[in-house]
Amino acid sequence: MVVNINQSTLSLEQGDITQQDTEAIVNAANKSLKGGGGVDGAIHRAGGPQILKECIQIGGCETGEAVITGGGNLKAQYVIHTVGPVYRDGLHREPELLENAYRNSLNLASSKRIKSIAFPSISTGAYRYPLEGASEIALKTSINYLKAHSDIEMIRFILFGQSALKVYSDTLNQLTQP
Ligand code: AR6
Repeated sequence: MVVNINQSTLSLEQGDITQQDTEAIVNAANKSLKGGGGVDGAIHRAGGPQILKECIQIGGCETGEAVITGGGNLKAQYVIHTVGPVYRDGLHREPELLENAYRNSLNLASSKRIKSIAFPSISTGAYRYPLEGASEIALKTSINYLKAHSDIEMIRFILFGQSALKVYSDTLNQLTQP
């Protein structure tokens, strides 16, 4: 599914974030930046040891913040590492922190003159954020960013599996209905 926002596109696809040819891909990392499972493990496996080396030099990342490294052996030139919130009950600033993770990743991309970026569904795996609520925050934050900034030309959401793609597609339909 693809929608146009001003001169930019926002698309939803099923796939593997490590295979994307956008200038940057986003990693759903943890605060240590030392790697882990899920998207994080897949990116470090596919990208090789250089990414971890740069992460260790950076030293860590707070929840909702974002940092950038090179892409190592990936097609993407950069990896933006962000840390989503661990979901507890929704009453511990989880929505705000998830929004920050997306917005700070996009701000960092803009500051590096990156024009295309691929996101996974941050916090919805090991960090257990419910997919419906997370998709609304992810897509609202991206749409608002593209409305306000013309420098980013493409945001792609790479969803892992048919059911995640369906949830994101339903949310995007709701958000973009006239
Ligand atoms: N491409 C796209 N999406 C994927 C891929 C992939 N290759 N692999 C998994 N997903 P998660 P989190 C989906 O757990 O919840 C790590 O250990 C997955 O189905 O990767 O933010 C970190 O080190 C889910 O929908 O990230 C942290 O400790 C989504 O990506 C912690 O997990 C995010 O799942 C972060 O947890």
